[in-house]
Amino acid sequence: MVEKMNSIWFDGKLVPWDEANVHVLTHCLHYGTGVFEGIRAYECVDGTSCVFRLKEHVHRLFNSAKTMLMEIGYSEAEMCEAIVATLKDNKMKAGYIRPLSFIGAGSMGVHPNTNPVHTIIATWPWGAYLGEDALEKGIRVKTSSFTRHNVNSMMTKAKVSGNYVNSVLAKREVVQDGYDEALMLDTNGFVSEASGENIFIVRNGEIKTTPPTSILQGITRDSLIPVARELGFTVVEQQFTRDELYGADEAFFTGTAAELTPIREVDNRVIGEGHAGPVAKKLQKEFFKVVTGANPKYESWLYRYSF
Ligand code: PPE
Repeated sequence: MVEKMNSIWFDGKLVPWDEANVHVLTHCLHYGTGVFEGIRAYECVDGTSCVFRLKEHVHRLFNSAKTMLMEIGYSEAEMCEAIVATLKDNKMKAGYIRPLSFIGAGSMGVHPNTNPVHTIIATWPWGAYLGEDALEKGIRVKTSSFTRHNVNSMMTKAKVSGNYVNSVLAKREVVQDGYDEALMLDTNGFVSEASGENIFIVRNGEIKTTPPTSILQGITRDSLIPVARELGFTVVEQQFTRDELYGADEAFFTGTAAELTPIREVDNRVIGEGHAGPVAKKLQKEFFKVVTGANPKYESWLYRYSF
């Protein structure tokens, strides 16, 4: 359950949490016509707070809206300010942020040209996305029978609400079978991503991640690549197969909610030693330094705020 907070930003105003409601004929409810983001705020080592890569997340939201031919009636800078205002109104020094722009009520059918576009920003505390032990011990993954979107069926670089039905199908399938997360393959059978994370593998000291084709181009992914290179690792963006994953020394997922979650098992094959490997651990440690302002090199990625 999402923990109830004080307010939600709704079309330019902070409204009480329980009053942030929509009509049942909201277009997005019927057809999935919304675009959203998942962003995290962290408490920094110096006592201030920061939103990690806020401008990049807001920019992706606007690109998602562009793909969907939706007009968000605010500027990117206004959205950044609104996000910080929402965090402050909810006294959040850290937490998860969910902006959503969606097509509202008006006409029905798949040509919602005159319907209004609404925007909300909600924020709530969200701990370890894949369970308490996940960050430490790693998770058990199963390849889903559901294929990730073909690049010409859904616009996978756009974070569109309707895209996520595919993720829900995959996640439910594998959780019912007792696994923690669903791995999805692309339409050619190569590894794509998980229901809500990007994937990396490590083989012989080289780090590999899928190229940004059928995946959501994760901001955590895009942040970890230069951080890993700075630490001296070789990182390549290259397609790989599930048997390459089975034989990897290490594997891990990245995402705003999941942060850096090691994978200990895929399709009942133990990965590496069966727990978080040394590369994943090193990158995870560095990641948490970066997001909490403990590495000044990445200060430009932090949107600071304080109370
Ligand atoms: N792929 C998918 C499909 C995805 O949903 C996410 C984020 C990522 C990759 C990683 O992207 P990024 O957060 O920019 O590094 N998933 C979000 C939603 C999870 C949810 O259950 O809701 C998230 O992590 O916020």
